[in-house]
Amino acid sequence: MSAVEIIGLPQSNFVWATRIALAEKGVAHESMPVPPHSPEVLAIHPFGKIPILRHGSVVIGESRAIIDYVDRAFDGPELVPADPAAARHSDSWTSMITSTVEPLLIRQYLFAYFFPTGADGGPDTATIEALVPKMAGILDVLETALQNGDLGQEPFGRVDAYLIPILFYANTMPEGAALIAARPQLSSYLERSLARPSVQSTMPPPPSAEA
Ligand SMILES: N[C@@H](CCC(=O)N[C@@H](CS)C(=O)NCC(=O)O)C(=O)O
Repeated sequence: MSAVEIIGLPQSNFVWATRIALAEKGVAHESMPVPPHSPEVLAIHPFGKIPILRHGSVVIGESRAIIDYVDRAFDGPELVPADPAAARHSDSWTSMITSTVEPLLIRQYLFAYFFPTGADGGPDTATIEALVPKMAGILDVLETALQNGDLGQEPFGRVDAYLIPILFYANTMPEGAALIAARPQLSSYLERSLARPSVQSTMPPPPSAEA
């Protein structure tokens, strides 16, 4: 079997999602910590985004295309259910997480800490305070979905591979940690998911400003 490589800084939540997916399938891979917009990435992804997967002659950009390739190309537990109705449910949640949850919790909230714009060179507290009610609303939706069994069921799959890195990072900052701690379903889902071998074995080094 050809070696599998994931190209991209492992701190990126999107890179991490693909690495969790590979680990859940039981597929060993090499992590190549390459930043976005590097020549190696631009040669494959026209917008210079990470992650990239290389597997023999197969080269893929975009995390969802990578995860779905991994799911189809390798044996192991299904990351997306074969049943069409269940697959649609997984597709909807994948889309909501990548288009709504991720931009708020990572691009806006986490990045307010990583790329501070406050007057004193620190995080802009007004921006962060304004984000908190929006984050609470999104986390309420996730809490209800976990309560209803719409999320968080076994088998752990693509939706979880995307969501766990996002929640992990939100939980590293004070407002995110408090909001998650106040929601028992979310706290328990995060705690049990973080204990999974697929998540532990792909845990990234501390965030870097390049991610
Ligand atoms: N839709 C892309 C998003 C990936 C993404 O935004 N990656 C970030 C790192 S977390 C990146 O490459 N950022 C550089 C940029 O947006 O130009 C995917 O799912 O792979």
